Amino acid sequence: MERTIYRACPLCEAICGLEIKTRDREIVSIRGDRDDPFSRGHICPKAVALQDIQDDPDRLRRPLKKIGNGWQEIGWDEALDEVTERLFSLREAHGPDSLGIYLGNPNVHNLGAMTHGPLFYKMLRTKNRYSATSVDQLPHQLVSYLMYGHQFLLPVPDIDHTDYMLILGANPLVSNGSMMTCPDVKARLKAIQERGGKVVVIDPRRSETARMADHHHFIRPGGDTALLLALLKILLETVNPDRRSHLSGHLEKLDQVEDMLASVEIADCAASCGIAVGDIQSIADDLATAGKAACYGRLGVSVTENGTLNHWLIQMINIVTGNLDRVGGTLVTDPAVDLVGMRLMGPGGYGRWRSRVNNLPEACSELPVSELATEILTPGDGQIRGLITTAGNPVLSTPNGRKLDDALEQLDFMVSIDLYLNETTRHADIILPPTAPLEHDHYDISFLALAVRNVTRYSEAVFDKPEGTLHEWEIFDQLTRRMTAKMDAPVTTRSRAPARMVNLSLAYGPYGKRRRAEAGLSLKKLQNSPHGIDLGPLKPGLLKKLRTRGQKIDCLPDLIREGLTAFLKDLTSRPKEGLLLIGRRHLRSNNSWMHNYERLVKGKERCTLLVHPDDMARCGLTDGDYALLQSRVAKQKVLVEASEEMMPGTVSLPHGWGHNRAGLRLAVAAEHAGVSVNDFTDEMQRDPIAGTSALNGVSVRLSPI
Ligand SMILES: Nc1nc2c(c(=O)[nH]1)N[C@H]1C(S)=C(S)[C@@H](COP(=O)(O)OP(=O)(O)OC[C@H]3O[C@@H](n4cnc5c(=O)[nH]c(N)nc54)[C@H](O)[C@@H]3O)O[C@H]1N2
Ligand SMILES: Nc1nc2c(c(=O)[nH]1)N[C@H]1C(S)=C(S)[C@@H](COP(=O)(O)OP(=O)(O)OC[C@H]3O[C@@H](n4cnc5c(=O)[nH]c(N)nc54)[C@H](O)[C@@H]3O)O[C@H]1N2
Ligand code: SF4
Ligand SMILES: [Mo]
Repeated sequence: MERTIYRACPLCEAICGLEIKTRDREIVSIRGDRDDPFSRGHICPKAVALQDIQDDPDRLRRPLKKIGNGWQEIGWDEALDEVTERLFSLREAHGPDSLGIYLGNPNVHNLGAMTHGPLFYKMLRTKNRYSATSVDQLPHQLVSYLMYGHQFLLPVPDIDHTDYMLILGANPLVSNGSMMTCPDVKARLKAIQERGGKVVVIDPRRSETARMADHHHFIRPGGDTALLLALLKILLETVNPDRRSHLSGHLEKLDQVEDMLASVEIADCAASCGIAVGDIQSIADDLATAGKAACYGRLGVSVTENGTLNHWLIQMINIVTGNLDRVGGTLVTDPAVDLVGMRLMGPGGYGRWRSRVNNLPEACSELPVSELATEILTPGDGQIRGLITTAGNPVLSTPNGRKLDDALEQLDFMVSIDLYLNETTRHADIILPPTAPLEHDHYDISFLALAVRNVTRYSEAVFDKPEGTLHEWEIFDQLTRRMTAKMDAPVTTRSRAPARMVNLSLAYGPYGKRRRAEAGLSLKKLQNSPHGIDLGPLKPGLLKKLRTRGQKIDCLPDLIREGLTAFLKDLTSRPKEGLLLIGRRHLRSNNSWMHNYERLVKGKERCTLLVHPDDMARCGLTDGDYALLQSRVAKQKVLVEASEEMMPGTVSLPHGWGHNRAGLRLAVAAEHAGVSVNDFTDEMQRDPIAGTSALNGVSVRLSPI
């Protein structure tokens, strides 16, 4: 039977609409859905690889159990019983904190993991919760919690209406946008230029986005804090407070920010970040005079030693210029499934508990994942002995991956809920594989709440669930039930399918049928609108949503004051010398897990260290050489590629590679192994506030072999 199904691509935050044609259980074609009002037909090469995920002979379809040095397929009941029994007995013998949890990125791209995972984790009551968040967007969430009272009150750039966009440490042309759901981002950036506006990029590499920008400024990795500080200082002095009159009744401690910045010299900031005073001045002028401007930063300013200060500064710049909560500035969405308004997610928090070994504070319910290996390896009460990983590959995605690789071998028990036998899951005792992306339905609870327009869309499964498989939500539901029975706990299981939970949230949400809202949303309505429904442009509304006491915006939370004080003390000390390592993404990669599809890995070797020709000459290297790259934690051979794109003194290696370990079931990826940049990144280098890893700006040495 031939069918055409419209649905969202679950692979990245852009959530593009797809048109998928099938014949029986075969995919005939995957194209962009031109009738999707939001993505307008845009897709990238990864979407077509959904077919490869579906058909991949390496993808796991049955639970696997480790037997000696090999693996055996076992039945679901046996697997789920054994997982429950092993976790339960570890917990009984050594307490709740003896179990660790690591959640990877695809969790947020999987509805069933979002609706049913948390119930299971919660009942384990362990403080050892780790996720990709602390190698990613944790500073955004922490800053929103501190300033706006909720970790998910996250303003996004109103890209379709702004006249000036300052982009720091993001490469949306390749990443397709992050913490800003923005399909077809290139066209949207071009439109800014076509209406006479400007796009300015700050990046140590002349990235794909930098190339299309009106201006690109190189910056020494980690220099953004000094740059943003200088911008804020100039803007505080030059912007007429009338510009922010819509915020003024809500702003608390703005005068204290001014006081703290009084002694800051622009020249010191310029020296620290490597951008000339004149250039800083002209960016500030543009921000001040553009009627509508948005300052936006992503990984290059998140996963650095001052990620939290950076994101606070970005919020402050948007506030001082009057662009926060203004059309064309930055706005929060009015999502149809309203996580904040309906209290479906907690507001966040800080320091409510601490890590055992190094006494690090929890931030938004996370402990820094850079501590995971240490918590497994250090004996004592509360040592992690059992680990659950879901949709994550921390051996490749977190700093000092080799240390974690070794640590996972020490565990008494590990279970992984994952589609593949990869660098991380090879350490598991049992792997539970859920259905593939096209075999289950989907609703983007997270990303529709970060979209640059208010939109909503429900995606039907393309294929029925194959016999003998379980959806992610069913796995969690089964684990929760079994554990509840063992723990003699009250039954809190929610066996409702995820779609029914979405239906309730939609119906009672701001556009809901039950609220008699004009849009009258319900699951049924969405099922009848397979291209999605446009709910209009973003509108000001943050002020009404603030969750702080007295609905104030805290311009100088205590944590920030302390962090800033420490930073200012060091401002005039000399910046790090020598080569600094940063990361890189590629349109045909998706973190660590999509290298097993020929169409995405074919062609020239991509896992290369980009080095400026001057640095190349200084190190005695030529293009195409293998060289030794050394950091505090590793020394390994890498392939070097000369590139004028790099700022001298900075080198770049993409993350997610390193499929050269034994025991993987990834035939194609193993032939394109590359090296893991996170073998070089340092678990001790992190943001002292949020605990996020500093994956960018790692000191390295490069020498001929
Ligand atoms: N040096 C450096 N390191 C980085 C980054 C960087 O820029 N530089 N980026 C960081 C960022 S932003 C992120 S988000 C992290 C990502 O870090 P992780 O989330 O730890 O790693 P991923 O590569 O996304 O691994 C995803 C895993 O989920 C599995 N999977 C895919 N789909 C599903 C599904 O539907 N269900 C289940 N159960 N499993 C699934 C895959 O097989 C794979 O094992 O990496 C971080 N690491
Ligand atoms: N194709 C593809 N798309 C993806 C992903 C992928 O792996 N592949 N991953 C997805 C995920 S999980 C995420 S979180 C997003 C990330 O989305 P982005 O943050 O937009 O993606 P990156 O490519 O990591 O961009 C970071 C940029 O910061 C620069 N940079 C590094 N250090 C510094 C610094 O100190 N200062 C400044 N100013 N810049 C710096 C880098 O050169 C790079 O251009 O992408 C998502 N989309
Ligand atoms: S940009 Fe992201 S959402 Fe769009 S097709 Fe590519 S991977 Fe899928
Ligand atoms: Mo990410």
